[in-house]
Amino acid sequence: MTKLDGVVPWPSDLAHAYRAAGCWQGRTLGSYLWEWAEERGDRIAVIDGDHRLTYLDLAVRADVLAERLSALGLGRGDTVLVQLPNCWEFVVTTLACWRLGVVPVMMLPPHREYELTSIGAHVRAGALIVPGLWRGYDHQELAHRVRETLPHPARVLVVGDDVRPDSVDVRAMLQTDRDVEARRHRLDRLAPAPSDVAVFLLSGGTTGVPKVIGRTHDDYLYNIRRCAAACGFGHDTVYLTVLPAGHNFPLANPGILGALYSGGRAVLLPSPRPDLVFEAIEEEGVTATSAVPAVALKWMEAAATSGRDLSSLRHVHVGGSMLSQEVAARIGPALGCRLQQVYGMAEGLICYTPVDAPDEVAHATQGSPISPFDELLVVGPDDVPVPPGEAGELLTRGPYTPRGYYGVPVQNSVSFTPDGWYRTGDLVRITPEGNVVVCGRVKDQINRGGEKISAGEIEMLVQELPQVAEVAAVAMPDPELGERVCVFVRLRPGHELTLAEAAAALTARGLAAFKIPERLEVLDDIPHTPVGKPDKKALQKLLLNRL
Ligand code: J2J
Repeated sequence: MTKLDGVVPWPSDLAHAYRAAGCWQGRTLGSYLWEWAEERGDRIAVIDGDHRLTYLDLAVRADVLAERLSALGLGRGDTVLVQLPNCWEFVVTTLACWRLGVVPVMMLPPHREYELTSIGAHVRAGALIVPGLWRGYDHQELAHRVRETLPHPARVLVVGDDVRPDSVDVRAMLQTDRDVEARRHRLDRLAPAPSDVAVFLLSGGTTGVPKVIGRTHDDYLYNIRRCAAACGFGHDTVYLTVLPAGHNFPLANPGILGALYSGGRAVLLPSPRPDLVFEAIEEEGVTATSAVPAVALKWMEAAATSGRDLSSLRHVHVGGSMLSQEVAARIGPALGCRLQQVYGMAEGLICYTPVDAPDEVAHATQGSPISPFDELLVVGPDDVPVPPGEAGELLTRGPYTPRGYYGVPVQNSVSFTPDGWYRTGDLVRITPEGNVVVCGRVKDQINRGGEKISAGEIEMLVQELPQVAEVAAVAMPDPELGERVCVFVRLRPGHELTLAEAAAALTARGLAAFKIPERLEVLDDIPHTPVGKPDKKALQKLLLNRL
């Protein structure tokens, strides 16, 4: 695909092996739509409030939108930033892109100018698809501001009311007409190749460099199939989506796409609020859902007094940040279902505990890889494998773990070994039974309730403040979210800086709210390691003493 020439392919011998083994089946994500419509036409596929879309509706709507996107000049290998909340239009937009080979870039609703501009420029986004007003914030306005700063032309598409004349109204585009068959055949001819990038997922990252992960149709479909199998998804699955749908976890592990692939249905909620979640479980007969530990904790607290019938719920998938064994043991009893722990990453590798795992596995481990072709290597600081059972950094390769980020060769030489192993930055040990236990991380990242925040990105932006001489961002332990961002700063002589001033400056810079530091510590001197970098271990200790 010439338009996306920063994609790092798998070595051709391995690609061949993955095909020969049946991991990659030579299909595209959009190619299932009409098969599903024909097999399951009037069965419900997607539920969003009062909107209930059948599999046939999904195919028709996706094709209508695909055709209109095509008329706007978008086609195979073009990228669009998708910043939509959990709504049926998100699903249709994603599928429409896949019909055309347009690559959706999964932004999150809290992202602002900073994220949209840097990612939009990096992938040369041809369009931004945004809600109108969402939670009181004008995303249409935001998208136009971003568009003006992009070094290339881009359209603004809006899913909402009060669409400006210089935006494109997606809801109007979604109005169907009758030309279904002809349209379908026209679009079939535009289908992308299975080895094309299907979607760009954002990486948590550790540096200021924007990093997006290109997942191919072949690899993402394999990932979806294996996750669906690991979670026992089938026709009777009713999957509830509460985490932001642009995250790999609720999107495809197995998530929305796993539910659709399996012939089940996906229920979309705009928030993980316990009352809404419990109501949806009762009303829609939800069988599975996924949550980060911070969300699961909220549900557990609220479940006892909810008064709702949660008996349809069979499994809750919990992952994305550290879960203590003690909390893990309470999740199932509190929600009346079984816990499946998941250790995963948008970069690829997914581990799940089995649906019927004994408690000692489900509570104390993060499970085993979903594919027999996943390779895991636990290494010490010199990349030398540690003895079996000992903790070290996890390196991984496999049929759904790409070999590099898009368009950042220098960063790739740091994030991947020369043999193509992805450095997860996670400290793990592997039990004799082959289950992964996450013990910590070596990467410079803050995990705020499952949202990954790159320390390097925060430092880069705080460093721009005129008051700041030096900065280091570290994780501050937090009972609710696991971690929050704390920045240590050394100020320029004669300057002062408060947390509120720093937060206001970063907000004005267009940084997403969840990344804004929640504690600021001013030091006369920032301690350094022997190579001259801020000594984060020392800073972490200092912070613990001050909390
Ligand atoms: C500790 N840390 C974990 C776990 C991920 C499924 C589930 C999660 C993600 C995800 C995902 C963890 N315990 N159980 O994409 O499909 C941390 C690790 C990991 C990073 C990846 C999925 N599960 N983590 O969280 O790309 O540090 O994906 O490397 O957002 O989350 O983050 P992300």
